[in-house]
Amino acid sequence: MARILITSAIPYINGIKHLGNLVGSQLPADLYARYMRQRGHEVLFLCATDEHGTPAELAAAKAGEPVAEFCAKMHAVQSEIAAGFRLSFDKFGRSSSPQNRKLTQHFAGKLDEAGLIGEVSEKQVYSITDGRFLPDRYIEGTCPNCGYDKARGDQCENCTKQLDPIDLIEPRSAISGSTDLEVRETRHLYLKQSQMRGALTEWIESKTDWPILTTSIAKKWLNDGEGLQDRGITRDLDWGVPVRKGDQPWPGMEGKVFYVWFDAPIEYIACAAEWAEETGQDDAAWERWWRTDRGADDVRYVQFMGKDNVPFHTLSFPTTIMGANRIEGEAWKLVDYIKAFNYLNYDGGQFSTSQGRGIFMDQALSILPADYWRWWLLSHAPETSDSEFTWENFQVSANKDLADVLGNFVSRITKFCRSKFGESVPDGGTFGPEEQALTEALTARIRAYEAHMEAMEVRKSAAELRAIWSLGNEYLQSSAPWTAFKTDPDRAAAITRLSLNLVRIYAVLSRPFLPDAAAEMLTAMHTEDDSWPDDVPAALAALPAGHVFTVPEVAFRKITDDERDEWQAQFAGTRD
Ligand code: B3M
Ligand code: ZN
Repeated sequence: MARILITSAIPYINGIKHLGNLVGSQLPADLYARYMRQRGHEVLFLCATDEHGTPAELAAAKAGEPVAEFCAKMHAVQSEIAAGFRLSFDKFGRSSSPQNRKLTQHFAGKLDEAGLIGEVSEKQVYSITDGRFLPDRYIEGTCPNCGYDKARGDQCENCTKQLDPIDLIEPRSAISGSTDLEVRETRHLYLKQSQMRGALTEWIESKTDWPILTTSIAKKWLNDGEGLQDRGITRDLDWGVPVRKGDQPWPGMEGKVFYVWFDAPIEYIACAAEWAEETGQDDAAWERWWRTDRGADDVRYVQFMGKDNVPFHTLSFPTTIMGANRIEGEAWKLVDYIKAFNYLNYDGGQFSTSQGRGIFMDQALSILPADYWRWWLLSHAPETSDSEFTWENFQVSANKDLADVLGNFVSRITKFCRSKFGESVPDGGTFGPEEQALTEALTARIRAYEAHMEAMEVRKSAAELRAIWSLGNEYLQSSAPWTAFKTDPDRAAAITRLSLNLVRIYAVLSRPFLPDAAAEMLTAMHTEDDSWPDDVPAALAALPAGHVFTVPEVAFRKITDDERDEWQAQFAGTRD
């Protein structure tokens, strides 16, 4: 038994995530966490809301609410949706927690002690009306290149030219529209990432078993020169973790907060502390997951994220961890494996939060139960390349895999048994070559499924699971118990007994993908035996003759063409 720490990239607080976000981090992390728990490992699975930064402030302003209230409300909304998708976090924390505040300040202090923090003076646009400094993208004006009148301070959307806010003609605040702006001098802390180039390069080079997607992005940023620049880690904002050096004030940094990307990954650690507090445990309980001097040296730590988050997790956050660890008494756990995903596109374009394009998590659950979405998303996970959601594909996949293959097998054999033998596992008959062949095929496929799940090969795991379901249908088709029943009822009983045991096995194997259907199948089979089929012949005899069951409700109904067309039309536009 191993100890496995699993984190998903933490979603921004400012809105409900779309299915592309879900499949790139939280959902595959859940798949892995569920699988590892089922295999008997000790798992700590953490996620949280990423609550700081200008986007949170602006979303709160748009909602007309104080930012702390807005975040508390949106955290509750996101928690409920996560529960709806059956995401089995041990803790869904908040980056605005007191634990994260303390740890973020702690890390900043240690990084400073390690000589990895510098201070620079910058000129930045200040809005007198708004009473605040404006980040580049919150300054709008006319593009000097093409004349577009809604160009942003960092880039013109129309002609794509990269801009500096001072290039804009008639600049104004994107928050209030005010033109009462001035350039002011302000001081900021910088994390000297460039000093870590050697250590980071060596570390990434050693990760020869990581997915190419992860290492290629990391290496590109390491070698570009662009990527490993020192990064500003403070901002002139109100909402965030106040800048302090551990528990001491940081002279000159009064009124400033840490940059959201500095505190967000530290929340992975703080979330474990939130979990310990919530479950009434002491600090040792979370430190044994995070401190290598307090037990975490034998933890395997796996992170899940979309490809756009890879640079922060392969360069910035490791700089925080490795840098702090240079100080005596600091012994933080570095990630062991990063599983990154490409993008999921939507019906010929991109999912877009800002444009409200695509299907959002709450909308998905309002039209179909979680298992449908989990199955489609995971079996089409954008691993080796971007993938695309289309309603046709979704319909075909749900109807074929879930209804025709898994659902059909379960309902066919349970109904057959009820009509011929009643609702209990029938006795009698012997197994022959067909059962031998099935057992061998099942064993080979289950071992392959385990290997893919272990390796976090999400699509391959789904394909293997589907093939395991198909074996059941093929066996029923060729052994034909309905025909055997006429001439040799004992033979039909043996086939039925084995097939009913397959239902239990399918429930156990499918649970990481389809937690609700798996639970319904176990309930229908009147069993709490969810043991893994390590030994397939033994697992095929787990439910003995005489064991009572109930024919389950049809777990998966088919999606009709009308529904498909209706949803396609409903989700063709953009959300308000
Ligand atoms: N909140 C971006 C995102 O939701 C960011 C991830 C933080 S992970 C520490 O994609
Ligand atoms: Zn332009």
